[in-house]
Amino acid sequence: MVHVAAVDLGASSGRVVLGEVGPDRLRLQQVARFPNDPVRTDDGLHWDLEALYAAALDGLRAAAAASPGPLASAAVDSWAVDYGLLRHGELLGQPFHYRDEARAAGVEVVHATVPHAELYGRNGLQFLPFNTVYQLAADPLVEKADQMLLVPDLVAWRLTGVGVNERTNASTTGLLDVRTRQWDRDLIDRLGLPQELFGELVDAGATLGPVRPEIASRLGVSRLVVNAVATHDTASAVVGVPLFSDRAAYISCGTWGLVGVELDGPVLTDAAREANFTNEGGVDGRVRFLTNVMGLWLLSETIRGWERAGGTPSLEALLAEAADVTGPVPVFDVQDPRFLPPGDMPARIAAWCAEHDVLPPADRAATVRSILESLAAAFATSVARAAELSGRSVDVVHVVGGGALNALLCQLTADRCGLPVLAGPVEATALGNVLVQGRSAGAVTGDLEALRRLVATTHQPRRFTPRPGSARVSP
Ligand code: LFR
Repeated sequence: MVHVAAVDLGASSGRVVLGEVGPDRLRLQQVARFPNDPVRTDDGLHWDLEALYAAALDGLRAAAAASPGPLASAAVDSWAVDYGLLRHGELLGQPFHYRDEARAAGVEVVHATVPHAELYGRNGLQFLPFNTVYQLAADPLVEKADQMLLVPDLVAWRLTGVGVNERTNASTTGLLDVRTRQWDRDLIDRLGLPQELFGELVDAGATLGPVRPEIASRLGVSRLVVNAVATHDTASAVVGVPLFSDRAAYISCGTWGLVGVELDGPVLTDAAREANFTNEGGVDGRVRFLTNVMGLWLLSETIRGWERAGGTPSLEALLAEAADVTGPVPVFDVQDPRFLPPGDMPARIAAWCAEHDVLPPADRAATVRSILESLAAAFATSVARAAELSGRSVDVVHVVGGGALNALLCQLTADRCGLPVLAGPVEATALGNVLVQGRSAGAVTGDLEALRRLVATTHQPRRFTPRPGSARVSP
């Protein structure tokens, strides 16, 4: 049995978890939780990397203190796509936030050189206006830089001095060849990006190296090794889904709802491209064939707005009121790009309703219900599309991440899918991070299924059965 520390940075909060892994043991203890508050400067919306790094260090110190023995390793995961640029080992500016509206400036530039259909055939990636490739194409710092590191790689580099590109997350840049999982050097050339930005690729499970001596003393340890895991949080979350059948779909539901299936190879058809499905890299060479649904961001940003306007009931109270709503509420298109940037979500929902000749939600409870119904409808459509596009027939949907705690959302998802929903584990991402570290340390052996058996035996899911007569969605 070993103890490891997982740093999991989410778009709205981060956490550090002490994990205990053995052949029949998998336990997590959260030792730190901290907000992730973006900062707006003159040039746009940024992540507060300094604050996140400081909080990660405090958390690692707490993990080391709480661990009964020395930590076998530590590893970092976070959201995808966003990056820092370095020159001679110095970070050039704070990373931008993918919700910064100017991030999309490079889309046209890239598509003028490499049309989207060709791009999809090479990188297998769904179109998101903030994919790294588009951000880089319009980033003036690129010409000064000699290295590009995505956020978790950047944190690991600060801890160890080792700067490499972990593959699951690199697969979200748009610059990785979906077939070979190597940097697409020809594409990089055609886009006029400096080749040297894209360095050594490593797989989840690789050892990066020990933390720098001054970090070790700050953490109160004599030595701590940092590993690469599936540093893309969604890839770690998919490791933590107790998936055992090729008839199972998953929804990794947090800020985003990532809806899809796990495959052995990519699906690069026109239909998959038009449905905006992505082929992101998973652990052990698996493919995460999924699409991004707007997710709980819609709800949290709505509640943030109400709080700014002078207080609001707790999330629990709002969800209870939403569950009691009996009248009709609008089902709006959560994928409308107007919902991507921060701002007044109820006003945007009302504007969408006005444009589509439907009545907007009447009050707060109806707004929450409308958001959850609309998310559930989008989840159901995406599950059906994932099945259709991959040629599978799906008979169960796993919901993992924070959304698994939202019983109303899980029930509505079961209703609209017409399929049972198995909710949990809530902490799938941290579990995936810890499991891959545990495997590297030899505390658990085998393939992904062996890791998932450990999840299944230690974390009982909650089952939601579709209610008769409820609204089913077809693709
Ligand atoms: C979820 C996630 C998604 C990615 C989005 C932006 O946290 O990592 O997978 O598309 O954030 O990076």
